[in-house]
Amino acid sequence: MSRPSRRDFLRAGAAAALGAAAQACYTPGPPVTEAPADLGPLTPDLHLYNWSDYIGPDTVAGFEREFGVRVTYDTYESNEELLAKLQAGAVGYDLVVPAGNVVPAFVALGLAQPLSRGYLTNWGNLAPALLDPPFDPGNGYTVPWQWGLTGIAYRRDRVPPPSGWGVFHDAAWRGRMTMLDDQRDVLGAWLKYRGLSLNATDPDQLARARGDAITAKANLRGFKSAPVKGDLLAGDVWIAQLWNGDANQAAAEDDRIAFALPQEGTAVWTDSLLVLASGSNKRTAHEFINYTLRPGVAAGIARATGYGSPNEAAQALLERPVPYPTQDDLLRLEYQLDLGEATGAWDRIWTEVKAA
Ligand code: N2P
Repeated sequence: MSRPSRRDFLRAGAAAALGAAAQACYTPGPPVTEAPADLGPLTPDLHLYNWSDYIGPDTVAGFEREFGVRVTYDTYESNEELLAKLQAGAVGYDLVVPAGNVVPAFVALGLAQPLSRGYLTNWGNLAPALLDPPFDPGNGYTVPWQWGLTGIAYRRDRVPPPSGWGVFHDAAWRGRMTMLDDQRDVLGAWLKYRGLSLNATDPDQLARARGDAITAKANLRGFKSAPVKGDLLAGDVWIAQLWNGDANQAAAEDDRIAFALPQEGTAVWTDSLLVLASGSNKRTAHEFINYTLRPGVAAGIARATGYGSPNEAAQALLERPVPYPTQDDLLRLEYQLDLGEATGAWDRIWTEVKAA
């Protein structure tokens, strides 16, 4: 019997990656397996699709000026929104920034273009700690963009520092709290609250997280991600589950906003640049990646976003670099991983929580 080819492996992985439900409505194209050494000439357009508030103010303009490229820039608020848009047939995007936990699905579905490393001459600026991640061994497809933590932003002038996820069950703050509009972060928080893994797939554990999330929902103003910064600044929301960089962005505008890491533990993640196999500007996408790997450009991104830079050379240029997690920190942190066949169950539970 012959060994299964890489292609068979990827096909088999697709089912595990997204679950049967997602497979039913998506026909994967043939996965690209080899990274071409030559991507042809620079094309004058680039379509970027990134999380909101996740780039420097001059990053795109600087690239456009220097390379004579016109960049179209769109934003999304969650991995699910990104994947759904691409699966619904959105075409024309060249470069996206998924979190690590969905990278295996991108690869399995044939959405990811292998990196032509020859163009990425600034690769050596990246911190070894952020390279060779479990979701993309050898970085065949992804370049780390920013890394971060999920925690709790709060108004120091209104509430005491929240100690853990249980604060969202406290009716004293009813109507003044939000959680992220993100299934992995919300259900993950309630799993941690019960001392469980935020990558749990056990139906009983998930049912418990569902119950805790619905209990919390009664106290919430809603599920809201990056846009909650405005509510915190306005004083309408006092306690918000939020990502550390977005909390830092709000705190930079008003130092009454602070950020706490829940005692029960929380999520750590790396979002990465990924070139789409369907894009028509692959060479330009690689040039953009290489440009963002310059220390000065990477520092500009980290300074504006408040997140951790994977660019070691940029760290030295930052006034307040987010330090890489220590071994001790890692004891309280857990990486969000691909959920395999449980992806469908998580989706269903999240839909139920949103509808409750
Ligand atoms: C951007 C936050 C993205 C981080 N505002 C979520 N992985």
